[in-house]
Amino acid sequence: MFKLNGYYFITESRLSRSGNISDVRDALAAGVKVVQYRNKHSSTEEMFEEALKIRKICRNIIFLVNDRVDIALAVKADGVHIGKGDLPYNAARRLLGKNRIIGLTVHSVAEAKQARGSGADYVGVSPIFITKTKPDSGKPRGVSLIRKIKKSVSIPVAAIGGIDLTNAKEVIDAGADAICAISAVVTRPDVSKEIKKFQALFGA
Ligand code: TZP
Ligand code: MG
Repeated sequence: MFKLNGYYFITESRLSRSGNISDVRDALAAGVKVVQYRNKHSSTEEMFEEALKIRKICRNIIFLVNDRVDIALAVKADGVHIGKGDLPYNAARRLLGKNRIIGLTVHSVAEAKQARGSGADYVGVSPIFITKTKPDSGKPRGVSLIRKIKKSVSIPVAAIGGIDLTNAKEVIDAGADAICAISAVVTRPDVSKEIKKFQALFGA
C-alpha cells in the first residue's frame, strides 16, 4: 500500500520568492519525499516544460502532478492529485494504469470512504483552516475531520489548507500522515529551513 509521511511539498509560483524550480530544489535539500507540481495559470506547453524539469530533479522521490493527467503521463510522473472539476477518478485510473498514484481531494468522511472504495491511493483533506491560497476551497473543516477520516479509512491522509507552524502540530496530533503547507513555506526567504521546521514536528 502507498505510504505518506511528513511534509508534502506543493509548488505555487505566484507566491514563491524564487520560482518553482528553486523551491523544488530546496524541498529536496530538506529531504522531502513527495513533490506535487501545481500550476493554475500557465499554458499547457509551459506546464509540460516545467513539469519535465521537475521530474528530472525529482528522480528518486515521488513526483505528482495536480489536476492534469495528460501532463503526468507526458512527463512520466508517479501520479496525480485530482478533485472536483478534474477528470473523474475512473477515467484517470484507466489512463494512468494501476501502478501510478492517484490522490483525491475530499471534504467529508463520506467522500473519503468513496475515494477509498474507488481505489484512490491517498486522500487530501481540505481545507483544514481558512486559506487565501485557494479561496474557493470551501469552508474550513478543522482537525476533527482528520480524526474522523483516519478512523474510517486505511489509506494515507494528507491535510491541506491554512496550515502553518502555529497549527501544524494540532494537525499531526489529529492523525494526518502528511501535511501540505504552501504559503507558510514558499513565501519565506529560506524554503529549505522552513520545511525542516515542519518535518521536525513529525515524531516530535
Ligand atoms: N487545496 C486546498 S487548500 C489549498 C489547496 C491547494 C491551498 C493551501 O495553501 P496554504 O497556503 O498552505 O493555505
Ligand atoms: Mg484539481
